[in-house]
Amino acid sequence: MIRKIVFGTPFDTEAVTGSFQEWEGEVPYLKEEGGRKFSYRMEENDVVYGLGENVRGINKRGWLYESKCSDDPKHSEEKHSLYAAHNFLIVDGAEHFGVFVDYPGMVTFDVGYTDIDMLTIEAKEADLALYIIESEAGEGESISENIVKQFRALIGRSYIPPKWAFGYGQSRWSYMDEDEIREVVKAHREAGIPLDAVYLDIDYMERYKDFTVNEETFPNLADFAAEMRKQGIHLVPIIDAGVKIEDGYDVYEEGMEHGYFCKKEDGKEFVAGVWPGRVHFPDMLNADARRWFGRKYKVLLDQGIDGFWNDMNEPAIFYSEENLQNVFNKLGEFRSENLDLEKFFRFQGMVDGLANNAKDYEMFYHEHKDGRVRHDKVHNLFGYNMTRAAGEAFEELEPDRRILMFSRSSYIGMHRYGGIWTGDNLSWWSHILLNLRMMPSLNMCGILYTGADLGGFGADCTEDLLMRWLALGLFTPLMRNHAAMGTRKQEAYRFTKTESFQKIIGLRYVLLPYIYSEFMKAALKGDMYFRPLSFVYPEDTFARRVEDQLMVGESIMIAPVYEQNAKGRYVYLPERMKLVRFFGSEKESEEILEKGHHYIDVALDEVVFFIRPDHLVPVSAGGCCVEKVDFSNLKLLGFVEKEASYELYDDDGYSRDYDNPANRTRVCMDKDGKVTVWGEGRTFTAV
Ligand code: MIG
Repeated sequence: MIRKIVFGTPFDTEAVTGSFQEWEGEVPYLKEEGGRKFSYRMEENDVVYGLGENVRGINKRGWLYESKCSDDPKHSEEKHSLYAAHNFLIVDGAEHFGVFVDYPGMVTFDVGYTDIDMLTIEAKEADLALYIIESEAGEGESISENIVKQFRALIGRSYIPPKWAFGYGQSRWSYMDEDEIREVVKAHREAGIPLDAVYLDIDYMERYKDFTVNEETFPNLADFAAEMRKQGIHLVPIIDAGVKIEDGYDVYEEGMEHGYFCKKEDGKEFVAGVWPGRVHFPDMLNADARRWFGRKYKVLLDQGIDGFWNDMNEPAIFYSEENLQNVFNKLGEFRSENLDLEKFFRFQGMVDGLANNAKDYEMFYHEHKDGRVRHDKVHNLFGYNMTRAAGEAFEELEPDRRILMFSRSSYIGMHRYGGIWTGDNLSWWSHILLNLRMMPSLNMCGILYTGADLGGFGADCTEDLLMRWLALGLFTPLMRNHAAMGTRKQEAYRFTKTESFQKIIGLRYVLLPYIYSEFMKAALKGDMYFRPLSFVYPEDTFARRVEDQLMVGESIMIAPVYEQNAKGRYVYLPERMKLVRFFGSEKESEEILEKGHHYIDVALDEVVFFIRPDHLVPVSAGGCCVEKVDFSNLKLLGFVEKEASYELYDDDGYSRDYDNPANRTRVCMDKDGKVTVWGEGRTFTAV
C-alpha cells in the first residue's frame, strides 16, 4: 500500500505516474515537524537501504546525505552528494517501510549522523509530497522486494536501451579524430577483445558546441559512422547542457529567438561559463524548450548515430558572469596586500569558489507550466528534464527503434527516459567497491541501465585494477571503460596480458543471454537486477551485514575481488551454492559449497560466480560484438538438485515490442541434465 501525504503546495516533478492512496491522517512511522522535517528512531539492527547514487555503503546508516545534484569529481567518503537526487529509502528492521520524498530542491537525509539512532529527513521548504510504502509481500518475494516493486509501479517503467548497448564500450576524453578511433577499434579487433561501442567525448564537437561536429577532425560523421557500423561499432557522442553563445550558431540563435534559455530576474538570459566558455542553459523545465532541445538530437540521428550520453547537466557551472566579475575585482585588491596565510587562502578560495557556487543557482529561473520558478528550488530536476527532452524526442523521431541514452545527473522519474553512469570516479581500488554498492540502490529507484567508468576516470589505472574492475563490470548493464584526458591510457589492449582481457571481456558476451534476460525481465516487471543479499535471504541475519557481494538476477551471486594483490577473498554463502570458475568462454571448474563463510582463491585473470540451487544460467558461445552472439544455440549452466526452470527473454534488440510472447522461452533441466524447452527455434544443451 502506498500512502501519499501532501504538505503545502508541492512542485509537480512528474516523478510519479502510478496510483496511490491520498492520506490525510498522520504520517505513518515518521514523526513530522512543520511539514518539512520527519524523523524516526532506529533500532540497533535496523538497516536503511536506498538513496540511489551516493557515497558509502549498501546500508546507509552513519552518514549525512544531501540531495543536491553536484558536479564533484572526487567521490571520496567525506562527500555528501554526487550527481543525483534519489530520495527513496527503505527502513528494514523493527518496522519495515519505504519513503519517497518528492521534493526537487535540497533534502538532507541524516541517517544516524547527528544522533546515531535517529533518521531525520529534512527538506528545504514545507512544500512536498511524501509517499510511505508498506509491504504487501506475497509468496516468493521479500518485504523489501515488494516495497521496491510497489515503488517502481508508482514511478513507471524503466528505460530500456537497445541490445547492442549491453556490449563492451570504450571511451576516453581525448579521442581527437577519426583515425584515433579507427586505431582503437582495430587494436581491439586484433587483440580479439570484443567491442560494440566507442564513445565520442567533447572533442568531436566544433568548439564544444552541442549538435555540431568538428569538420577538420571528423570530416564526414555519417560516412564514418557507417564505416564503424560495418565493423560492428556504434559511435556514442556526448551532449552537454550548456549552449554556446555565438552569433551564427543555429542552436544559440533559435534558443534566443524563442526565449528558450533560462533567464535572470531582470529578464536577461543567464550566462554561465562551461566548456565552450560562455553559455546559456536551455530551460529544460519549459515543455516547449524541452521539445525544441530534444529535436536537436535529430542532427546526429540523421548521421547514423543511435546512442548519446548527456553530461554536465546538474547543471555544472564553472562560473557565472556576475560572480566572475566580482572575483576579478576582489582579486585585484589583494595585489597590494602582503598575502599571509589567512589572506592567501582567502585569495585562493575566491577562485576555487567560482565553480558550482550555490549563489549562482539562485540567479536564474524556469518557465514551468505551473509558473515561474527559481532554479535552486527545483535544482535536482535539470538533468532529469534534459534527458527527458531527448527521450521524448526519440519516441517521436524513432518510434521503431530504441536509442541508447544515459545521463550524468538524475532525479527519480528520469529512469523512464534513460540510464545513468555514475560519473567521475577515480582509478582507486575503493571505487570498485563503491561501484558495487551503488548498483542495488540505483535499481531500487528504477535506474537499471547503469554502470561506472571501469578502470576509473581520474588518476592512473593499473593492469590489475582494470582486470578486477572488469570482473565486476561485466555484470553491470552499462559496461564501459572510460578515462579522463591526461591520465594513463587504459584501453584493455594497452596492457601486457591482452589474452586475459580478451577472456574477461569475452565472458560478458558468453553471459549475455543471461544478463539481457535478467535485465529485460527486471525492467518489464519492475524488479531489481542487482539486489543486496538480504533482499533475497531476509531471514538470514548475516546476509544483512554483507556489503561486498550482490545477487545478479535470479540465479547468480557475485563476490568481486576489490583489493590489490589479493589472491582471493572471503565470501559468505547464504545457502548451498555452486561455485563456477570461468576463464574465457570455457567453464574451468565447478564445486558445490555449503552455506557459510569460505575463503575463495580468485586468480587475477579469472572470474568466479555462484549459482543458487535449482537455478539455471543460459550462456552463449560468445562473440566479438553483440550482433554476433548466437542466442538460438545456448548452453545451460546450472546447479540442479531437483529441477530448475528458467525463462529466457530475447527479442530483436531494437524494436519496442517487449510484450510479444515470442520473446520468452521457458526451459527446464532436471538433475540428470535432461532439458525440456517450451518455445520455438532455440536449442539448449546442458554443460
Ligand atoms: O568537466 O567531457 O563526467 O565523463 O569525460 C569534465 C569531459 C566534463 C565530465 C564527465 C566525463 C567527461 C568529461 N566531462
